Amino acid sequence: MFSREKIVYQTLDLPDHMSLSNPEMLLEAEAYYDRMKRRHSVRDFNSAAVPDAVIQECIRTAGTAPSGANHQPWHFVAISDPDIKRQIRLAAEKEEKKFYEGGGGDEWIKALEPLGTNADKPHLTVAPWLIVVFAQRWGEFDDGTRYKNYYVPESVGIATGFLISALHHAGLVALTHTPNPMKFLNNLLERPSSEKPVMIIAVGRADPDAKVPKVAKIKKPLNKIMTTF
Ligand code: IYR
Repeated sequence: MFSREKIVYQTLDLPDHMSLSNPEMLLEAEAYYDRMKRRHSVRDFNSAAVPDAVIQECIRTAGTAPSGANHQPWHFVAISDPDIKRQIRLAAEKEEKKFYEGGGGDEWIKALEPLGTNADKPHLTVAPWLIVVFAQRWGEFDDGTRYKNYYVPESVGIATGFLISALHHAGLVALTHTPNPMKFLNNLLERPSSEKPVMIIAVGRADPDAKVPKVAKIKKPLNKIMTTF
Protein backbone atom coordinates (compact mmCIF):
# COMPACT_ATOMS: atom_id res chain seq x y z
CA MET A 1 0.00 0.00 0.00
CA PHE A 2 2.75 2.46 0.90
CA SER A 3 5.83 3.31 -1.07
CA ARG A 4 8.86 4.32 0.99
CA GLU A 5 9.33 7.74 -0.61
CA LYS A 6 5.76 8.85 0.31
CA ILE A 7 6.53 8.71 4.05
CA VAL A 8 7.08 12.39 4.89
CA TYR A 9 5.40 14.79 7.33
CA GLN A 10 3.11 17.34 5.69
CA THR A 11 0.04 19.09 7.07
CA LEU A 12 -3.46 20.04 5.94
CA ASP A 13 -5.88 22.46 7.55
CA LEU A 14 -8.23 20.30 9.64
CA PRO A 15 -10.90 19.17 7.20
CA ASP A 16 -14.56 19.15 8.30
CA HIS A 17 -13.90 21.28 11.37
CA MET A 18 -16.97 21.22 13.62
CA SER A 19 -17.65 23.95 16.14
CA LEU A 20 -20.73 23.15 18.18
CA SER A 21 -21.76 25.11 21.23
CA ASN A 22 -21.80 23.20 24.53
CA PRO A 23 -25.59 22.70 24.48
CA GLU A 24 -25.48 21.53 20.86
CA MET A 25 -22.72 19.11 21.78
CA LEU A 26 -24.77 17.65 24.58
CA LEU A 27 -27.77 17.20 22.29
CA GLU A 28 -25.61 15.36 19.76
CA ALA A 29 -24.04 13.17 22.43
CA GLU A 30 -27.47 12.28 23.82
CA ALA A 31 -28.86 11.54 20.36
CA TYR A 32 -25.97 9.23 19.57
CA TYR A 33 -26.35 7.38 22.88
CA ASP A 34 -30.05 7.06 22.21
CA ARG A 35 -29.30 5.51 18.85
CA MET A 36 -26.55 3.19 20.04
CA LYS A 37 -28.47 1.89 23.04
CA ARG A 38 -30.96 0.49 20.51
CA ARG A 39 -28.31 -1.79 19.06
CA HIS A 40 -28.80 -5.41 20.04
CA SER A 41 -26.80 -8.52 19.18
CA VAL A 42 -29.36 -10.53 17.25
CA ARG A 43 -29.14 -14.24 16.45
CA ASP A 44 -32.42 -14.53 14.54
CA PHE A 45 -32.00 -13.13 11.03
CA ASN A 46 -34.37 -12.54 8.18
CA SER A 47 -32.88 -13.99 5.00
CA ALA A 48 -33.97 -11.04 2.79
CA ALA A 49 -31.15 -9.75 0.61
CA VAL A 50 -29.34 -6.56 1.59
CA PRO A 51 -27.74 -4.59 -1.28
CA ASP A 52 -23.95 -4.82 -1.73
CA ALA A 53 -23.84 -1.01 -1.76
CA VAL A 54 -25.04 -0.82 1.87
CA ILE A 55 -22.37 -3.27 3.03
CA GLN A 56 -19.73 -1.38 1.04
CA GLU A 57 -20.60 1.94 2.71
CA CYS A 58 -20.46 0.36 6.17
CA ILE A 59 -17.03 -1.13 5.43
CA ARG A 60 -15.94 2.25 4.06
CA THR A 61 -16.90 3.67 7.47
CA ALA A 62 -14.83 0.99 9.23
CA GLY A 63 -11.90 2.05 7.04
CA THR A 64 -12.01 5.59 8.50
CA ALA A 65 -10.98 4.31 11.95
CA PRO A 66 -7.77 5.50 13.57
CA SER A 67 -4.94 2.96 13.59
CA GLY A 68 -1.36 2.50 14.77
CA ALA A 69 0.87 4.68 12.54
CA ASN A 70 -2.18 4.94 10.22
CA HIS A 71 -1.24 1.55 8.75
CA GLN A 72 -4.91 0.45 8.66
CA PRO A 73 -4.00 -3.16 9.41
CA TRP A 74 -7.35 -4.67 8.46
CA HIS A 75 -9.14 -6.41 5.64
CA PHE A 76 -12.85 -7.17 5.45
CA VAL A 77 -14.23 -10.01 3.35
CA ALA A 78 -17.97 -9.64 2.61
CA ILE A 79 -19.72 -12.86 1.62
CA SER A 80 -23.23 -13.33 0.26
CA ASP A 81 -22.42 -16.44 -1.80
CA PRO A 82 -24.62 -19.21 -0.30
CA ASP A 83 -22.06 -21.94 -0.96
CA ILE A 84 -19.25 -20.11 0.85
CA LYS A 85 -21.58 -19.25 3.73
CA ARG A 86 -22.50 -22.95 3.97
CA GLN A 87 -18.84 -23.97 4.07
CA ILE A 88 -18.14 -21.41 6.80
CA ARG A 89 -21.10 -22.68 8.80
CA LEU A 90 -20.00 -26.31 8.49
CA ALA A 91 -16.42 -25.56 9.57
CA ALA A 92 -17.53 -23.22 12.39
CA GLU A 93 -20.09 -25.69 13.77
CA LYS A 94 -17.45 -28.42 13.78
CA GLU A 95 -15.22 -26.26 15.99
CA GLU A 96 -18.10 -25.08 18.16
CA LYS A 97 -19.22 -28.67 18.80
CA LYS A 98 -15.81 -29.41 20.37
CA PHE A 99 -16.05 -26.19 22.39
CA TYR A 100 -19.53 -26.86 23.78
CA GLU A 101 -18.78 -30.54 24.43
CA GLY A 102 -16.16 -29.46 26.96
CA GLY A 103 -13.23 -27.99 25.03
CA GLY A 104 -14.14 -24.48 26.19
CA GLY A 105 -13.81 -25.47 29.87
CA ASP A 106 -16.61 -25.59 32.47
CA GLU A 107 -16.30 -21.99 33.62
CA TRP A 108 -16.53 -20.51 30.11
CA ILE A 109 -19.43 -22.73 29.03
CA LYS A 110 -21.29 -21.82 32.26
CA ALA A 111 -20.68 -18.09 31.63
CA LEU A 112 -22.46 -18.43 28.27
CA GLU A 113 -25.57 -20.14 29.70
CA PRO A 114 -27.62 -16.93 30.12
CA LEU A 115 -26.97 -16.08 26.47
CA GLY A 116 -28.47 -19.36 25.28
CA THR A 117 -25.72 -20.00 22.72
CA ASN A 118 -24.84 -23.48 21.51
CA ALA A 119 -22.95 -25.18 18.69
CA ASP A 120 -25.73 -24.62 16.11
CA LYS A 121 -25.05 -21.52 14.04
CA PRO A 122 -27.97 -21.22 11.59
CA HIS A 123 -27.38 -17.46 11.29
CA LEU A 124 -24.20 -18.22 9.35
CA THR A 125 -26.33 -19.37 6.43
CA VAL A 126 -29.58 -17.44 7.07
CA ALA A 127 -28.04 -13.95 7.35
CA PRO A 128 -27.65 -12.49 3.85
CA TRP A 129 -24.08 -11.35 4.55
CA LEU A 130 -21.11 -12.55 6.54
CA ILE A 131 -18.26 -10.11 7.01
CA VAL A 132 -14.99 -11.71 8.05
CA VAL A 133 -12.55 -9.33 9.72
CA PHE A 134 -8.85 -10.02 9.18
CA ALA A 135 -5.97 -8.36 11.04
CA GLN A 136 -2.76 -7.79 9.09
CA ARG A 137 0.24 -8.79 11.21
CA TRP A 138 2.54 -7.03 8.76
CA GLY A 139 2.18 -5.04 5.55
CA GLU A 140 4.09 -4.88 2.31
CA PHE A 141 5.61 -1.90 0.51
CA ASP A 142 4.92 -1.58 -3.20
CA ASP A 143 8.28 -3.27 -3.81
CA GLY A 144 7.19 -6.34 -1.82
CA THR A 145 9.36 -5.77 1.27
CA ARG A 146 7.62 -6.03 4.66
CA TYR A 147 6.86 -3.31 7.17
CA LYS A 148 5.69 -3.79 10.75
CA ASN A 149 2.20 -2.93 11.90
CA TYR A 150 1.59 -1.53 15.38
CA TYR A 151 -1.24 -1.91 17.88
CA VAL A 152 -2.93 -4.33 15.53
CA PRO A 153 -5.60 -5.76 17.92
CA GLU A 154 -6.46 -2.27 19.14
CA SER A 155 -6.70 -0.84 15.60
CA VAL A 156 -8.79 -3.71 14.27
CA GLY A 157 -11.01 -3.55 17.37
CA ILE A 158 -11.70 0.15 16.78
CA ALA A 159 -12.45 -0.41 13.07
CA THR A 160 -14.77 -3.28 13.91
CA GLY A 161 -16.57 -1.03 16.39
CA PHE A 162 -17.04 1.56 13.65
CA LEU A 163 -18.39 -1.19 11.38
CA ILE A 164 -20.90 -2.46 13.94
CA SER A 165 -22.03 1.10 14.62
CA ALA A 166 -22.43 1.81 10.87
CA LEU A 167 -24.43 -1.39 10.33
CA HIS A 168 -26.75 -0.45 13.17
CA HIS A 169 -27.10 3.08 11.82
CA ALA A 170 -28.18 1.59 8.46
CA GLY A 171 -30.96 -0.38 10.19
CA LEU A 172 -29.19 -3.73 10.09
CA VAL A 173 -28.46 -6.14 12.90
CA ALA A 174 -25.22 -7.98 13.44
CA LEU A 175 -23.84 -10.85 15.46
CA THR A 176 -20.15 -11.27 16.12
CA HIS A 177 -18.97 -14.84 16.03
CA THR A 178 -15.55 -16.21 16.92
CA PRO A 179 -15.11 -19.90 16.20
CA ASN A 180 -11.80 -21.10 17.55
CA PRO A 181 -9.55 -21.91 15.71
CA MET A 182 -10.43 -19.78 12.69
CA LYS A 183 -7.49 -20.61 10.44
CA PHE A 184 -9.86 -22.35 7.99
CA LEU A 185 -11.05 -18.88 6.95
CA ASN A 186 -7.66 -18.04 5.39
CA ASN A 187 -7.88 -21.05 3.06
CA LEU A 188 -11.54 -20.66 2.25
CA LEU A 189 -11.36 -16.91 1.61
CA GLU A 190 -7.92 -16.96 -0.03
CA ARG A 191 -6.29 -14.56 2.43
CA PRO A 192 -2.51 -14.61 2.94
CA SER A 193 -0.85 -16.05 6.04
CA SER A 194 0.15 -12.49 7.07
CA GLU A 195 -3.51 -12.03 8.01
CA LYS A 196 -5.19 -13.40 11.11
CA PRO A 197 -8.97 -13.95 11.06
CA VAL A 198 -10.42 -12.07 14.02
CA MET A 199 -14.16 -12.59 13.79
CA ILE A 200 -17.12 -13.35 11.58
CA ILE A 201 -19.95 -10.82 11.69
CA ALA A 202 -23.33 -12.08 10.49
CA VAL A 203 -25.31 -9.15 9.05
CA GLY A 204 -28.89 -8.68 7.89
CA ARG A 205 -32.34 -7.57 8.95
CA ALA A 206 -33.76 -8.98 12.16
CA ASP A 207 -36.38 -11.70 11.87
CA PRO A 208 -39.80 -10.25 12.86
CA ASP A 209 -39.92 -12.80 15.73
CA ALA A 210 -36.31 -12.26 16.79
CA LYS A 211 -35.56 -12.72 20.49
CA VAL A 212 -32.59 -11.48 22.49
CA PRO A 213 -31.35 -12.86 25.82
CA LYS A 214 -32.79 -10.76 28.65
CA VAL A 215 -29.40 -10.64 30.34
CA ALA A 216 -27.80 -8.96 27.32
CA LYS A 217 -29.77 -5.80 28.02
CA ILE A 218 -28.36 -5.33 31.51
CA LYS A 219 -25.63 -2.76 30.99
CA LYS A 220 -23.31 -1.53 33.72
CA PRO A 221 -24.39 1.91 35.00
CA LEU A 222 -22.20 4.91 34.20
CA ASN A 223 -20.79 5.10 37.74
CA LYS A 224 -19.44 1.57 37.34
CA ILE A 225 -17.71 2.20 34.02
CA MET A 226 -16.50 5.76 34.56
CA THR A 227 -14.34 7.63 37.05
CA THR A 228 -13.87 11.37 36.77
CA PHE A 229 -11.07 13.45 38.24
N1 IYR B 1 -17.59 -18.98 20.02
C1 IYR B 1 -18.69 -19.59 20.72
C2 IYR B 1 -18.70 -19.29 22.16
C3 IYR B 1 -19.02 -17.91 22.58
C4 IYR B 1 -18.08 -17.20 23.29
C5 IYR B 1 -18.34 -15.97 23.79
I1 IYR B 1 -16.96 -15.00 24.90
C6 IYR B 1 -19.60 -15.37 23.55
O1 IYR B 1 -19.88 -14.10 24.07
C7 IYR B 1 -20.58 -16.08 22.87
C8 IYR B 1 -20.26 -17.34 22.38
C9 IYR B 1 -20.01 -19.28 20.02
O2 IYR B 1 -20.05 -18.42 19.14
O3 IYR B 1 -21.02 -19.91 20.36
